[in-house]
Amino acid sequence: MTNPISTVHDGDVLVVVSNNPPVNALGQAVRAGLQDAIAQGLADDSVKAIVIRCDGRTFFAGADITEFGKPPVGPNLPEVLDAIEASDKPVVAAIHGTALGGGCEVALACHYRVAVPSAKVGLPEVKLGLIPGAAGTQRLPRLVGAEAALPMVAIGNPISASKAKSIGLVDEIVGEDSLAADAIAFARGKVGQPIPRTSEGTANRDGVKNPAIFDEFRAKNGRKMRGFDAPNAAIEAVRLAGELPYSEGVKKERELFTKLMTGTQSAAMRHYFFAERAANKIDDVPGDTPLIPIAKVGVIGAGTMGGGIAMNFLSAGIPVTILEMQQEALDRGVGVIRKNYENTAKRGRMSAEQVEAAMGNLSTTLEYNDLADCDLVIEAVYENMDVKKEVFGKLDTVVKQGAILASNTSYLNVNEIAAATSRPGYVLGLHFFSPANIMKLLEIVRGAETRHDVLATAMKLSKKIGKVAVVAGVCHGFIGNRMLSPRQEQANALIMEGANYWEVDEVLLDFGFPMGPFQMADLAGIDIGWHRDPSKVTTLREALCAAGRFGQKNGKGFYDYDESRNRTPSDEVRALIAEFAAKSGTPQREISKDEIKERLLYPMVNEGAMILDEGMAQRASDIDVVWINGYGWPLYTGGPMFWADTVGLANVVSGLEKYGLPVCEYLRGKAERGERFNG
Ligand code: 3H9
Repeated sequence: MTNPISTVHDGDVLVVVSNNPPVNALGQAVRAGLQDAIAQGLADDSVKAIVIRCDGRTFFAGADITEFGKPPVGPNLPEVLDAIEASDKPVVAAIHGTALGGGCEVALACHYRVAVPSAKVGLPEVKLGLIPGAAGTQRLPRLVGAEAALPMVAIGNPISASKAKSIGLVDEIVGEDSLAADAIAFARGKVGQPIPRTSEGTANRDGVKNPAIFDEFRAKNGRKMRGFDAPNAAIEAVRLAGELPYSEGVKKERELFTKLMTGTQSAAMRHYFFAERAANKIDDVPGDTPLIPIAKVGVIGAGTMGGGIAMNFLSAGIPVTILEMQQEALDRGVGVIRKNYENTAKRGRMSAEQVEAAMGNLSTTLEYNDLADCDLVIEAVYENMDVKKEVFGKLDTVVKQGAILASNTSYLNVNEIAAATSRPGYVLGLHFFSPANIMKLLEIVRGAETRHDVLATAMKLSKKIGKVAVVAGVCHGFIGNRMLSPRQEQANALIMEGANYWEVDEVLLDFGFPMGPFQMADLAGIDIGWHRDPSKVTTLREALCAAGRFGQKNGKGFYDYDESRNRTPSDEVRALIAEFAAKSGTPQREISKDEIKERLLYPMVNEGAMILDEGMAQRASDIDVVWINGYGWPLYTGGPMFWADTVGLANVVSGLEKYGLPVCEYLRGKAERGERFNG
């Protein structure tokens, strides 16, 4: 293998260049090359200063994650960085792209950092269930202070070059197109000056003077960090950076890092990292498939869903025309979109100009003909096959040939919808999740005849609008809703058998979901799809509606809600459930939390196995991506299929059998062979 690190002399400056596509990850060869290059610079008397920079799209984007979990091969990153910092010749990091994780730690070990305006710097290890492991938690607070370091280490979002400059992480912003030359000039200017070493910095004293910052940070970010191990370890490491001498702090960091690295949370989150990227790939659609240009989008329906869908494109600068049947519905929809944008602006996440730019790209119509020149039309009307067919039939007659026609159906057969047109190859499902402008997940539903370029275009477009997309086949409920249904069935059965509905919710909350099935029903509205006849009561849902318990919207559903939406279990609902249970003759018993958990989650795994067996998902990890992004499955367990692997498929099978629940042959076979879903 060729050495990814090369050196070139520019007068008295040695420039060390990494070329390790795609993201200059700090794999073994890079680490060894860096170590040698620094040694070369130190041994050469003609060299007075050193610049470290990267070729390609980015500065080092971190340790090579593919090496994690494998036996380590030296030199390790901390020792390479110690050698850089120990240099008695100034070393300058020249940053472009994203200096992340180990890459940011390289920069921290250098004596100076210069960056182009578009660069980003960050320590995202926490998103992989880790903390920085090459002294990042100890060097960063010593350079920028504990308060500025905390969000970087414990939340992990990268910061801009200008923000990095303002907190002292970057010394100078240089020309976007002259990084190499500017960094060399900067380095030359530092020759002969005392060398600042980050490990000797004193900015970390702020946390000692005001230890309350740690608790305040925890209190402010508690919800984001709930259930995750790494953020607490990150906060602890930053706190210790103020209390311990550097060498001891580094030892402590290593201890915390190693514990996390060998734990299941990090394994799950690393699985997710690669799962999200794998989901982008459509097995039989080549990566270089020509794309259909999407310059204008049509959306049918200005309701909650249609409006949310439109916002995705408007926010990405793509013009949208929304079609409705009535002017009032259009006006209401446009009003909601504007309000949403204005609220975002109020929270400081958008400027007034950006709001106007997005709204300026929005047009409305009552006429199908106005959609004729759209490159993509997404239908978000009532979930009814006949209505959808009618809409697609109309679209087929007016929208130009070569345009993509998409349905936002959550359950319906996309092939049947496609058959209502003369161009089924251009039809697919684009299943957005509510609220569609916020939720990350997009299920791309592939019809029997959907063309490769249509799929490839939808996948590319999903990235442009900030979605995480997964391809699903045509089946009832696709991947996500199909797996939700056995969970809901069990939730309903459990409360009839004697489990309290709030306990069922609690079990899922404890597992890490943001809410349980009954809280979800209250949020969505219990009266959705209700026939509105209070005298006709055959199900619990109908009984709740008949009792005027519609959910959060009117302050009572399964739970009673106060003005601040705090919930308490309701005696009325408990009595209704008991009545239904008695009528059906279901024997009542105590049900353990373990049983609740297993009966809710194991059937989902079984359904996931069937989805895989039928080829409705391309790979098990795609199912994990769907559930993490669309339904709040806790990231730190890796998604349902990865979680099942950690439970052991044989245990899942025996659990299902214990409760008399179905086990599909695919799952049984895998369990018998001792296999896993993921690798
Ligand atoms: C760390 O540094 C620990 C240290 O503190 C301690 C050490 C002791 N390794 O995302 P993309 C692959 S932890 C290996 O599609 P983008 C990726 O899988 C690390 N591979 O591009 C993909 O492969 P493929 C801390 C990596 O332009 C390809 O590169 N760092 C790594 O949308 C392109 O990636 C991070 O967590 C890696 N580190 O985004 C940063 N990174 O083409 C992780 C990427 O086969 N990386 N790949 O699917 C990122 O956030 C994004 O990749 C980045 C580029 C923003 C850099």
